[in-house]
Amino acid sequence: MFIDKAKLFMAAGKGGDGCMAFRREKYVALGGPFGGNGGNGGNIVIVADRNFKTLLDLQRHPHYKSEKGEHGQGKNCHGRSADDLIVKVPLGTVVRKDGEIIADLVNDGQSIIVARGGRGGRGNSSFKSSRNTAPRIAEKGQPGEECTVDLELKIIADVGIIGYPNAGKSTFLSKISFAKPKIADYPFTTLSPNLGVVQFFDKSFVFADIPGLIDGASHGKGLGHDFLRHIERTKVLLHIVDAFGYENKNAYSTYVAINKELKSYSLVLAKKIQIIAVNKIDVPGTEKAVKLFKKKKKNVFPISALKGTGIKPLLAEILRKVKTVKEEKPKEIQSVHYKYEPEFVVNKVGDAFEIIGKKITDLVAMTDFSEPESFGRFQNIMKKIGVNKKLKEKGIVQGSIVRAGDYEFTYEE
Ligand SMILES: Nc1nc2c(ncn2[C@@H]2O[C@H](COP(=O)(O)OP(=O)(O)OP(=O)(O)O)[C@@H](O)[C@H]2O)c(=O)[nH]1
Ligand SMILES: [Mg+2]
Repeated sequence: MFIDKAKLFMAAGKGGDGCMAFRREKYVALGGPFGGNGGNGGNIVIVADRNFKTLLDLQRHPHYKSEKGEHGQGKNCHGRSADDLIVKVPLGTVVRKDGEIIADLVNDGQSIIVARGGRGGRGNSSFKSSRNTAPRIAEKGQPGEECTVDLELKIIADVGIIGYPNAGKSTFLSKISFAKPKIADYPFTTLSPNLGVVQFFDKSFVFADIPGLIDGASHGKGLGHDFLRHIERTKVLLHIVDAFGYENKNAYSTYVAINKELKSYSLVLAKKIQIIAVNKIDVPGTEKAVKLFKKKKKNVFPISALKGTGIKPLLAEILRKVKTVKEEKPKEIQSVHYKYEPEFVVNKVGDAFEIIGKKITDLVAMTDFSEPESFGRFQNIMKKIGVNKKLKEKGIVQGSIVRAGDYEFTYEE
């Protein structure tokens, strides 16, 4: 099965907790802080790998979770950071987060971090200062990022084969490559794209055979619509026309109709170089159709995909045209969309107040509220970044309930 879409749920590992410990050695009085930092949680990284062909496996296993960082320990031992979790996708995978494209992975090995692991919490050694030589403060690990990611595979081929159903597209592909697509004497035999590699002297080219297009394809009729986007990135199009036409259309009318569909689907497609082949000339009586076609359009290649007639000059022309099209540079979009977010927002909910924002929820998650000194630090940070001021503006009074992340406390002046 050919699967070209998947939605993945990512949960990156939390950072390890920082350690609170004190030096306890013989002959060393008043040992100082001795707690190491936690290790970082693992990132989740999506990597393009040319050995993968579809998104099927990913669609079946949509949940990914990277490891946590190890906790820090005494004697200033830092916790080990977790390894990144690698998720492999086929070349041509477009990665979206919140509907925005964040990467277009077209080269082998190209990657993007989609969910960042949490930072390891700092141990109490890190909080030592001239004013506080024995801090009882250690951060807990930062939570890892959680997100959903939408993947979409857009095949990367040099040549896209288009045409009405039953025109002989798959037959052509099977003739020029080792691909073994299903071929049959009825429309819509091909249900998903087939790729074939054509060796031409020292170069190889990839051809993509997509399901047949019909009138209204650009608006979802037939099967073709879903697959039109796969040929958006091809360099040229090979338009195979059945010499007998399709249903009540003659060969030339099918050519015109498909071009109309391409145009209403995307201008990019409509503007692509198209090489036209009129197929099935082994059948007696097709000369007339070819002649008629040639009156309207000079550059046409009469072929028989079945018998192999006329294929060499056609291939030579296609490959000559492919070489004239510049290689499209992959889009490296990685996080160019910088979203401005305020550090925090204070809302009044009934009589209570809630503080929202990643900075605050992280701070709450990383604070050990059972240690008065840690709690003191929490309060200082809230004051420093202006949370207290905002709470007062919103009308907070002594004893009001304040919620931040999972934490709830009563406000005291
Ligand atoms: N006589 C003759 N028959 C052909 C030729 N090329 C294809 N056919 C026949 O036409 C029918 C359709 O061929 P396919 O290759 O499956 O056509 P397709 O364009 O891939 O069709 P869809 O996948 O349905 O869109 C089959 O019965 C083929 O054997 C040809 O050059 N000559
Ligand atoms: Mg086919």
